[in-house]
Amino acid sequence: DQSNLAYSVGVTLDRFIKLKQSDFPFASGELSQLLRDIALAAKIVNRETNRAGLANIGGAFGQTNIQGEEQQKLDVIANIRFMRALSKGGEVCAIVSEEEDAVIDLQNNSGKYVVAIDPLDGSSNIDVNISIGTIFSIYRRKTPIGSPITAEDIMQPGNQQVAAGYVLYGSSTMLVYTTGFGVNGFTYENSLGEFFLSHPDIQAPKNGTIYSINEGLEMEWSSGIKSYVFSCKEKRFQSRYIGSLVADFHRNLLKGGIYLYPATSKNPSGKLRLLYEANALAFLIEQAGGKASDGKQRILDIQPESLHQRTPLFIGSQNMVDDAEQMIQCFESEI
Ligand code: AHM
Ligand code: MG
Repeated sequence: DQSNLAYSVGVTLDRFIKLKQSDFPFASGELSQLLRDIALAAKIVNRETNRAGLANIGGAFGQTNIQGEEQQKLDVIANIRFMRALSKGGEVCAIVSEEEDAVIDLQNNSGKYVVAIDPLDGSSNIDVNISIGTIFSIYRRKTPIGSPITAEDIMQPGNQQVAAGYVLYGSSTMLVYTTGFGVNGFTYENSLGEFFLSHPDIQAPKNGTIYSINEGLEMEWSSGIKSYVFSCKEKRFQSRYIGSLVADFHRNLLKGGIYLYPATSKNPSGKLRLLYEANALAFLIEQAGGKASDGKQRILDIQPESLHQRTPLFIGSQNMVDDAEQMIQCFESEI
């Protein structure tokens, strides 16, 4: 049947999206088109990323190159590319981006979808040639089509996402996404310019042996975090931390593990952003059978209050996140 066909070798992302379109309750084809627009922008950003060293675009925004042209940093370029793809397609009415202070109202009242995006996450890794990523969340607008957008359309909890995904610009470039019917991963074939289905129906291992946390901040952790990380060491788990959320998440998703970014004194609500970092990955991990928590509650149930709101994030293999949550809560109840 058609969906088995999708899992056979040589299925492009375009074809897969088309085959899966009937999964959507409102199968007008617009969400499919939106996903294709994102994939196209990802290809362009992939090209820019690959030549970043040569083009010297790891440098600071506003620097002038030898020809006297103003240069743009790769994260600014990525933002421009995704903004363009999302605004030209016609399916989107508003965009929230890590790179923009305010909501971008596209003044396209017929657009059904709201997108939250971190166009290029892990920016401190760009100029040292380490994996970086794009993270995106897609919501259906709440207000009627044809009317101006309101806060209600933008401030939706993660459990309202209709699709989410990420692009990993790593040793291979991959696009991984969900529309709420499992998680599928596609690997980019440079010479053909296509994403091919390489990781069908990804399942997060229930247990893992990898923990990923910025250990340099240990002095700032709560007792619960300290004791959870200590328990990982007692079990001789592997410590792996790239400092690029998409890359750390992707490894742990495939191999089994937990990523932790807790509250610290510098960042009392953690560092990562709810709308365009945590929510998308939380949707993906749940769809793959894993778990995402802020230590107390499900990430997807947090009602956002501001655009760039931060949240502590504990995400990955279900049993590991359960253990971390228990440890955090056990210490909190002692205070
Ligand atoms: P960014 O949005 O400025 O790139 O920051 C987000 C990044 C994540 O990719 C990564 O997991 C985290 O910050 C690392 O933070 P730290 O350097 O504090 O460990
Ligand atoms: Mg970011």
